[in-house]
Amino acid sequence: MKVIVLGGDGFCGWATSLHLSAEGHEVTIVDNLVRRRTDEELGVQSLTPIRPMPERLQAWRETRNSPIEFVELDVAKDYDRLEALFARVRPDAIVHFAEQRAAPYSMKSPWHKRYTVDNNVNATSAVLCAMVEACPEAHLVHLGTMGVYGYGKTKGMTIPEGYIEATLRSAGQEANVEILYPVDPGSIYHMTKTLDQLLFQYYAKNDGLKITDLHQGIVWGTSTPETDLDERLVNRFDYDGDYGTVLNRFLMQAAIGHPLTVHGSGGQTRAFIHIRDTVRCIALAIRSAPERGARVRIMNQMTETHRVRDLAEMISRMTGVPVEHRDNPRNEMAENDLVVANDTLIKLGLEPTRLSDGLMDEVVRVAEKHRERCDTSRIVCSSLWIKPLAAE
Ligand code: NAD
Ligand code: USQ
Repeated sequence: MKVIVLGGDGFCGWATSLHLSAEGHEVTIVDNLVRRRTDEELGVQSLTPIRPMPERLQAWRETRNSPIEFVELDVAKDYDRLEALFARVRPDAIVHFAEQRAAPYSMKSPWHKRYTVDNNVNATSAVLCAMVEACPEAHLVHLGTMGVYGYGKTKGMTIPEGYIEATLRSAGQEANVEILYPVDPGSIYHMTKTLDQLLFQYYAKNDGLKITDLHQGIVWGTSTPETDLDERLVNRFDYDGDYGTVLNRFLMQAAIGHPLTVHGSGGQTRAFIHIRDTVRCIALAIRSAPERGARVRIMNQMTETHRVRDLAEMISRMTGVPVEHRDNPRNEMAENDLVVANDTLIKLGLEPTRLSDGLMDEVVRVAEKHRERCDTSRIVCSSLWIKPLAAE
């Protein structure tokens, strides 16, 4: 298949591009490289030394002899070039990773809030609009988030895959309907993913676009069989307080002997998936497009759930590094349960990788190898969800 990967220079996008190319798909990466500029803005680098895009692509050509095309383009802003690209490539599938994805970054300041909304909503809107004009038969696979469901209102019930049966009551009348699961985002970033969902519903209904929205949990790990083939193919490893995600941060902190930074009581339960499973899930999603005119297909892309303090205690037992409970910079529930249905990807053939599969050691080894690149002053999360009130 011809596949365009939007955001293919990022953490999930790079590993996915290589995996799809290795599977024999013809891959075109689109990226405006903003994530590399954000590293400069924040004064922090990926723990692993990621190479410039031309070097990455040269290494892949040498390793697998399967060329990947790269187009530098802002999906949110360069609409005419995006539409022309879709018309030229005529993709069978478009994988959409091209959004600002860090919740703490999205909460840093008024600029960061507005940038995240502008970038993410405009990127998704432009992709859908350009598909209608240039490739209405293509299948869009979007990376959404488990965080659209929120963690406060599930009342212990299993979170279904996107939709829920509801009874509407109005003026003494009643009707049973199927609706999108009520959203409850916990950050400006997570809110943009709930807005994406409405765009998908509209374009599937009005234009018959084929759309899969993958509600993904927190991705952990860093390498895949393809990124391991050559050191120039190394994937990003974010560990800083804005972009680093919790499990990779704990494993990296353990590798350098930094106390494990648990926010609050650590009673937050979240969904997780290893990067190796991320790339497999996307390959499975591409192979099984919905029909034109079908409702948006929503799949929960996660393999297990864990409480943050349980993860920290487990890693502490493994490594001897202490756990440190810190004031929570976020506005989130201190304790929550989380039960998630992920039947669709399992039926499509996903064999889940679990924490117990020995891959945590691999992350620790990668972190130990590059420990001299770590700036310890950037580890603690400093982005606050709620602005402190000015003193009287
Ligand atoms: P990332 O920041 O590493 O990669 C995103 C890529 O998109 C970057 O290379 C960036 O330069 C590019 N990009 C952003 N805006 C763009 C624009 N307007 N035009 C062109 N390129 C643009 O993020 P990631 O961790 O790879 O996440 C990819 C997607 O998966 C995101 O949409 C995120 O919401 C979703 N997701 C990630 C995780 C996770 O734990 N990493 C979990 C669930 C969902
Ligand atoms: N946390 C800690 N200590 C830390 C870092 C985080 O206790 O050092 C806690 C947070 O307070 C939060 C939980 O761990 O309760 C998860 O935080 P995270 O940064 O790992 O994940 P999150 O902000 O939700 O975002 C990440 C990705 C995002 C994706 C989301 C999937 O950055 O792109 O959408 O995971 S999900 O969480 O399922 O919505």
